[in-house]
This record gives sequence, C-alpha cells and structure tokens, in this order.
Amino acid sequence: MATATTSAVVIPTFTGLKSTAATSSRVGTSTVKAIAATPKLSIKSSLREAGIATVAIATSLLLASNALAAEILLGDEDGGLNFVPSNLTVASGEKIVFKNNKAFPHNVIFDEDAIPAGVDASKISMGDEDLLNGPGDTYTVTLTEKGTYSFYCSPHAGAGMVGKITVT
Ligand SMILES: [Cu+2]
Repeated sequence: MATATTSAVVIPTFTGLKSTAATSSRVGTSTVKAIAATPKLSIKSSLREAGIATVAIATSLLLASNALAAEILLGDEDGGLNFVPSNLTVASGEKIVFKNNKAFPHNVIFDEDAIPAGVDASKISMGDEDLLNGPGDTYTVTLTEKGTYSFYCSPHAGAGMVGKITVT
C-alpha cells in the first residue's frame, strides 16, 4: 500500500512535465522526418553524380582516341639514362611525343644507318646540338614509312640511352 501511495504522488509530477515532453517529442518527430528525407536526396544526387561520371569517362575516351599519340619519357623515374619505353610499336602517322622526365638534358637523334630506306634522318631528328633542358619539355615526331627506327640521345648514347620504334 505504501508503494501505491508513493506512485500516486509521483503521477502528478509527470503530468506537470507533459508540456515539456510534448515539445521534445515534436522536435523528435521533425528530426525523424529530416533523417528520412536525407537518404532520398542523397540517392538522387548520387545518381546524378554517376551520370556525370559516365559522361566524363565517355569524353576522355573520345579525346584519347582522337589524340593518337604515343609518349616516350626521357629518363626513367629513378633518374636512369633510359627511354621509357625503349621499344615501341606505333601506327604509321601516329604522333610520337618524347617528353623530358628525369636526368635531362636529353635529345632524340635517329640513326641514319638504322631507319627505313629513303627516310632522311635529319628531318626526323633533333639537331645534334639541340637539347631538351627543362622539365616536361617535348619533341614530337610523326613517322609514316613502315619499318624499324633506331634512335639515341646524343649526350647519353654511350651510357646506353638508345631506343627503337617500329612503325606498322
Ligand atoms: Cu639523354
């Protein structure tokens, strides 16, 4: 009985707190609504982002196929005196870009004794005295005659900086 009396006293205290409880439950309801709405929004926006990403990939593939350029780095990542790659096959007319990477200066000289007959080495080579001095400097050449072309970097040929391109 004593326990029942105690709880009867406690009840009015809870009633007095009702307004506070109602306020906090309203806050609670709106919080739940906000949480429920957020996933819908994020699903929509992630679908939109996925769409944009697909478009971006399609565009970059298009650009890559239009460019038709092969790249040969001058100097490997460790500063070694190498063309990277040193052996490359390209299609006739494909643009070949030699790009300064490490351990420059470098240049690109085609070996007049190791290119297809009838091709003038001086027309596809840099000058013997010409050097690519700056980072990222490039020399671009286009080879149309099919066959194999040997080339070297004149300052570093003795150290083994030589390469070969096959045009098909
Ligand atoms: Cu070199």
